[in-house]
Amino acid sequence: MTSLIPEGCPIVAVEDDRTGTSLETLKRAIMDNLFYLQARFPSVASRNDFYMALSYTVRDRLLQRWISTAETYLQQGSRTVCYFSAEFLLGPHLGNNLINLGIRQEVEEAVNELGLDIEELLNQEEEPGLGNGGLGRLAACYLDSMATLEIPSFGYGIRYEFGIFDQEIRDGWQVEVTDRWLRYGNPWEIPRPEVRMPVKFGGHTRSYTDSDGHYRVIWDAHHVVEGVAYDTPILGYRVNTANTLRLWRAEAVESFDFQAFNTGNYYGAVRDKITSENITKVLYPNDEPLQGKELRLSQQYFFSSSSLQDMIRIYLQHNPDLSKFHQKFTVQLNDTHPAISVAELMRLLVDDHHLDWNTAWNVTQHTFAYTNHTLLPEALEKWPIALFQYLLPRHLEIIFEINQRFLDQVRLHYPGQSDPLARLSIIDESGERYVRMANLACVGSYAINGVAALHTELLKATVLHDFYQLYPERFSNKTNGVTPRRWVVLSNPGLTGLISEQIGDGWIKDLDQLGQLEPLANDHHFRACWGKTKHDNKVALAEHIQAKTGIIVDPNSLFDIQVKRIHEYKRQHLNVLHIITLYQQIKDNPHLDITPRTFIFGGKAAPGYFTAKLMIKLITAVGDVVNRDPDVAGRLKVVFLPDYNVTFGQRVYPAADLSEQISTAGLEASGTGNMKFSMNGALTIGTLDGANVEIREEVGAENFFLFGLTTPEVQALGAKGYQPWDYIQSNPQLKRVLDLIASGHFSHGDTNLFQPLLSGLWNQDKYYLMADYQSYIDCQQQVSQAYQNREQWLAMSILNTARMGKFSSDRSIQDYCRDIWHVSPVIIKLNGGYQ
Ligand code: GL9
Repeated sequence: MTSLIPEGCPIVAVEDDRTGTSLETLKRAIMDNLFYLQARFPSVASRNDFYMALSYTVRDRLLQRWISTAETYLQQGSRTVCYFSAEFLLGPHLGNNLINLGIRQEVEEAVNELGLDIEELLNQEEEPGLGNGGLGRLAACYLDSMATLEIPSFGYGIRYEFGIFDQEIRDGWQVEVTDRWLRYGNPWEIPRPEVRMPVKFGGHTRSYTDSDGHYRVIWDAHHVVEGVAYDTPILGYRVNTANTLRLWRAEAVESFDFQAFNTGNYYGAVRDKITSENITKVLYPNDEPLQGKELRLSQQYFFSSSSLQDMIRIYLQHNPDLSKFHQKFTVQLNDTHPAISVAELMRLLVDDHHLDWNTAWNVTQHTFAYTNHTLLPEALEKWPIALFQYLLPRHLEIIFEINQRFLDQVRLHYPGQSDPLARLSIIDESGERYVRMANLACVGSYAINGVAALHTELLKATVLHDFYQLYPERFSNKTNGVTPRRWVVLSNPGLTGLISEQIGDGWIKDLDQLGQLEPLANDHHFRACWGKTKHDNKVALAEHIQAKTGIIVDPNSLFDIQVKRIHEYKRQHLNVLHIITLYQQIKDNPHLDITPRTFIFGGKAAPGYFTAKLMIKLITAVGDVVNRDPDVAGRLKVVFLPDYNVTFGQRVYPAADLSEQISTAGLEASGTGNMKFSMNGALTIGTLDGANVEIREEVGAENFFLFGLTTPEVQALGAKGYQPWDYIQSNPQLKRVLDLIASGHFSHGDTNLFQPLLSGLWNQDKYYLMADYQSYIDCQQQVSQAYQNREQWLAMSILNTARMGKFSSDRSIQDYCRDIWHVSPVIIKLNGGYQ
């Protein structure tokens, strides 16, 4: 029985306002929250007041599960996964929590009876954009699956005050606007001001020998910042498990430096406070490549240290012996962003808790597992030694010590050879000296994984080859997955209803059951229903497009969609070359019979990435010309939808006919948008890259539009000396397309505007667009033909959805649990209390 209830206090057995889900109770609870939490009467309440009141009503219904979950884990001392990630791109909570609680229907009715509209209230939520793209969204899908699979787990990360910037398009260019997601309050988080961890920065170390003869190090920091916990409950689907996402906010230890204050230096006194709190102010908006920014390293260390200290605190409540810490906790490092944790756990164990080095190293090595998310060499994080020395002097010493011991082992493995040593070393000594975070992560982890089969093979063959030679047993593949709760049930209620009518709703927790749809691909009536659902979703997206951009698009045209970060390796500009090719064909022959298409793009460019921003300008510029040209007569439309985010993703995936997954083979680690599209019945045009390879394996080659060079072909071409102009000179159509851009046709006669992009393609073409152009155009021609055969297209679409079971994040998490974490589900019973 719960310890929450004071002795002698009667247990309330009737439905109460904080747990009940009957219509009357829900209505009363919403009005009660409006009054007592928002301090509003209905007559003066804004839509946001009602959103808050409803959210608190839903939150109350989570809390009971959350508290029972925490209590059960505590009582059972469950082995727990801690997912360390600098990014959690959660998306809006309200809709998802309604689905997972199973009260969407009831709440909708209650809201209606109060004279409100549920969609309007759902749209009120500012999504927490605490991530850049795929990596952050993956972390959010994994939290959902861990809760749904009843796995004891914590997410640990950073509570950025400003998440990923909002994107506006002005004159066709991206403009970044501050994301003020906390402006109206965040009803989903519970601040824990009493859970605070001191995090030190800078200063010096000194050593001494204690009375027992132990060598000890003391770190006299330059300053200390406090990490304060903010918790968000993460509820699983139709289970009682509600795990915790704990995000840290930086606070100054003391608001004022009293000495400075007393001497009249008021601004100086406040300055330190501001500096401390800057650490969690803003998410770095870069995708893969990173520059060596001090604040970024501070963020990484800040959340790693706060989280590890918190785990040690929790551990010590029940177990004084830290030498078995790794039996209670395992930590998954989401990329190298939290890799400093390896050195920090050593510091905490050795310096603060006085474990001997070998015991501490044994704990550390058995605690961490590392996921790599990218092969782009420029993305491998490394920090200048000088910066490390300045910010984290003790960690640098620890890293040197780890490295020395590690290299001693390597020497035994490669007697007399210096090359492997130089490559494996945690310290890059080839020029200016750097700490290589991937090397630190590999040395300090018991498991290392890539995120798709091809990616893991390439990791073993290239970036992590030397580590693979040394520790082959640490490597495994864990193909990414996405949660069907958010990406099908929440975002595509029409399709969800249609599927569940046929095969029941077991697929939502066991996505392989979608296989039961396969025979229905031949069923004429079912195909028609499938087609209608897709059409309805396209109509809804068309309305949204018109509202946001003023562009009118035809829901009967083929919706050809590419949404993801804007990046040269993802090749949005290859897509544009196809659009211009079609445009030119129409201009040559205005009566050409072509499949009408709507090209939809969405995605943000890193603010400092000029070429990516120019790619956005190219898309909008081509759209401006194509959309208005009377010869085109509405057969082609090009839309760039500003501010692509999770909320917009939820509208887009259900409405797609064609999913563009066209990165240069060997460069996209996995991709996860590719999975969301297919689950919602879009067909893919793609290269053999990342998880596309496995998607094609699952759905069948005949249900996938494949084009382009394979990874070995790209490598071979690069090795023999790739000459893009060979492809251009021998392909008049391609040359005309490039020339049309160069002529200023899409830039009001300005022949300079797109020159940087064009000269890149002519001279270097790092991402092999020219080599893949013709194959892409031919493949798109097949797509257009296939779309004309509606029955066949619908069958292919159904088979795509039916065969996507593998790409549920539930499968990914089960793989991690079985092969890496060795954790098992813990069933949560709702205990007594206020139920
Ligand atoms: C990424 C890879 O580029 C994607 O291919 C992969 O699907 C995801 C998740 O594993 O990780 N790595 C990475 O740095 N990003 C990814 O999307 N970038 C962003 O998140 C912006």
